Amino acid sequence: MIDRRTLIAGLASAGGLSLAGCDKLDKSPGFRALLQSAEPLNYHAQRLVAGREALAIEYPASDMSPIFRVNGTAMPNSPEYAAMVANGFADYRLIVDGLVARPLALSLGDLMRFPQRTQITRHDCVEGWSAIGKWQGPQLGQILRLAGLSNQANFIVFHCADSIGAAQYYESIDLVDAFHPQTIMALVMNDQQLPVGHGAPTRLRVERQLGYKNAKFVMRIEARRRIDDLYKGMGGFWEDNGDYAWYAGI
Ligand SMILES: Nc1nc2c(c(=O)[nH]1)N[C@H]1C(S)=C(S)[C@@H](COP(=O)(O)O)O[C@H]1N2
Ligand SMILES: [Mo]
Repeated sequence: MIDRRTLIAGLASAGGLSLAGCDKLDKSPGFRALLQSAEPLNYHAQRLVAGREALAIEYPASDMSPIFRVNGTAMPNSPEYAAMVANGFADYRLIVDGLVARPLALSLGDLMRFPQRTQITRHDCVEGWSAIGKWQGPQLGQILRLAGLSNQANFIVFHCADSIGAAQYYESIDLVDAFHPQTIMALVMNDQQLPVGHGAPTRLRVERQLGYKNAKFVMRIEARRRIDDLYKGMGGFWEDNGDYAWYAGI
């Protein structure tokens, strides 16, 4: 996985600073000057990384919205999905594949056995509405660690059960968002099993991103090196339509 030190080391070397051979170099005044001049770079790199890693605001239960609307697909229209609803998702398996050492097929019971994170956050839809809700589920990072994410992977793609028009709904995020502590596969919403309208049996909560990145009805999580060779190449359903940007950070 990509952690803070790897990122900062990468940014530092991109700025021309190599840590190799520093024993000899640190005596040279030229190298000292270089180190000093690199300091603002590291400062800005830290700020940049800290910005991406910062937590979204979490709210007290008293702030939860009385109504959290269902937006976009309310229920995928395939017979396969209807059959899963009919037997309470007993046969549902969340597929985790692509650039992983150990592909997984996780039942709802498997997902419930991961340590659960609960968070009360605000969902912001680009259409101009927001709602505060309570979400519970395993951190995506824990699932990816169990699967043994390859160091060749740069993106995590979420394949959904619904299609809008002829196009399958999908979304993708980078590894900073994938391993963000508040990025979870939600199984529970407002203390109840995730309702169909909100993405049953599991939906992504990626709290530093706008509403449309929060993929509902997730059937498969795929780790990929690139996303420009998938569907229309823009990394998501709305992105492919030319409506919204891939990076929707808030
Ligand atoms: N699979 C899927 N995920 C989706 C959508 C959708 O239509 N299909 N709509 C997106 C949009 S635009 C928003 S605002 C939220 C709505 O989530 P909600 O129905 O829980 O309010 O889901 C997002 N994820
Ligand atoms: Mo949205």
